Amino acid sequence: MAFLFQLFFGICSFVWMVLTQELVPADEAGFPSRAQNRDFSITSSGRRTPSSSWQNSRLTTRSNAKRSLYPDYFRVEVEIVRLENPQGLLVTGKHCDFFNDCDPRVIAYLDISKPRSPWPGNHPASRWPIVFEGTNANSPKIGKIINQDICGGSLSAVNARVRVTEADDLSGHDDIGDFECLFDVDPRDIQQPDLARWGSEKSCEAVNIRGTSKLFARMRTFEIPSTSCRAG
Ligand SMILES: [Ca+2]
Ligand SMILES: [Ca+2]
Repeated sequence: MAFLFQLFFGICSFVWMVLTQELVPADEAGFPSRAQNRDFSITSSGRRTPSSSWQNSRLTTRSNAKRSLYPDYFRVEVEIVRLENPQGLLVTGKHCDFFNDCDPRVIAYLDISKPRSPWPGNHPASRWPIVFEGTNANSPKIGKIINQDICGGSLSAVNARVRVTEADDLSGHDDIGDFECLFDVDPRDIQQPDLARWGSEKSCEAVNIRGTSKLFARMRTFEIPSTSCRAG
């Protein structure tokens, strides 16, 4: 009798196991549900692939290091940090706006081809992109970065050429200041991207000496993989 009871109990547990295995739900995308799917969410947080492929290409660069002592592929970034124009004046000495503060518009381009040539260099300012627009701000924090890639070769200096105008549809765009932010580039200072620190902030040179406003910028250079280098 006891044997029959044990047999019956055994069959029941077997049937129960089969049923519960079959009935584990699959989610809508067809993935196995929860228990098995947990592995997916763990791997998705480990986004280390770009950095390891970066290291591989870096190693390749290094293995050709006899050809060149310093990185051939690097990015130059200049941050246009801030404008200082506490009295809200144009280069003419007049106020930007009669009733309130200036509305500065900043256009800029990073000259790496002829950084030491006279203002405005080879590219007319009319083609420079707008990098910042402020409203009623005489001395705005700008914090905009312009950059260029060097894809094989070297560089001794860069010049962030910057024009700040009063954005005013009625009177045209009056000049607040034209600036040249010239930085020497030392190949020994080209950093690895994860360590790329900014150099110290400097006051750019005003092209029009009558102006009273000041512009501040800083620069950094760091190595990039040849595959992500964008020349031009
Ligand atoms: Ca204004
Ligand atoms: Ca205005």
